[in-house]
Amino acid sequence: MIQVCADERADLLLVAGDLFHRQPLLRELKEADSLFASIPGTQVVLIAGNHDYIRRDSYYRTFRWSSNVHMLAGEKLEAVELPRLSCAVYGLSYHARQISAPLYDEARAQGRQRTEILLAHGGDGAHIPIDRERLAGLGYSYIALGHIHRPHVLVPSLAAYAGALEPTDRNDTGPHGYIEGEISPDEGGCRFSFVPFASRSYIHCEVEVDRRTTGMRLRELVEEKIRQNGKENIYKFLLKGYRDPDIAFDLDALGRQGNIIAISDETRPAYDMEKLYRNNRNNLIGKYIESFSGAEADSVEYGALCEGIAALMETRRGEA
Ligand SMILES: [Mn+2]
Repeated sequence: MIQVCADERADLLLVAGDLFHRQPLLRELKEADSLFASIPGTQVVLIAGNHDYIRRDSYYRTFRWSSNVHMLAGEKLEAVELPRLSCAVYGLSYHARQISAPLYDEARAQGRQRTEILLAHGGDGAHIPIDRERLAGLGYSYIALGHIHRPHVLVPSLAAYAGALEPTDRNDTGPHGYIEGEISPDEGGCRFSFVPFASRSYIHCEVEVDRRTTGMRLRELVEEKIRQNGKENIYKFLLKGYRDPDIAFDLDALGRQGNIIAISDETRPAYDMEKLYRNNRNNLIGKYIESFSGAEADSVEYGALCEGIAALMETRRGEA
């Protein structure tokens, strides 16, 4: 990100909270600051979010940032003015893990500079709930939002969540990156767009099997998905459909195909229930099938029926 700012000669780098996932250590602040100091042509403005909130003993309280770095560390809305850019950036920092007051509802731009930007963090019930309409009426040229990991635009041409630069956990699927924008008060205000930037993504894939799918074929299907979606990414697979009852998939072997963190097998054996019933009318299997009569093909009951049949067949095989 720092390199991008240098290459593009960015005027401003905005960090909308949670730069750190927890209380930053002093050495972590020093590392971050030296990175920021390496782009002296870019003004960096940051706030603390709910994860790196400013605790009583937080190093944020006493840290001395380089001259191009401006932290809005107050609990109440304040602004840093950047006269050379004719710009003021407003914001506040979390001093607690949770804030349920809608602090941004009245966080109006004060007209200190030509271009006014708000840095805001939160948007859910426990982290400064945000009212879109109110946000749109505060008078800012741009509002940089943090907290939600999924990048999205909250108010077109005005307010957007950049999301996390990289996915932060296995369920943080979809693209990740940053928001790049330009504000030109004379030419229609603010334009911005999302730039995918993460070095890898978490991808959840479904693979549909049928009666002809062997273990080998399934392995090919999984490899194909990984090839299509990128080998650099990390996968979670869900197997669905009706498999040949005689075939069992070796999930451990499948899991060695690439960056696979989980495979769940929800396939069901494709029994011919009518035929099974005809042949077993007078034994336990027949009685069992009877007790599920009327279960729909995709229902939980049908799943239980299939599992039960598989167990009964296994037992019978053992007896033989
Ligand atoms: Mn947060």
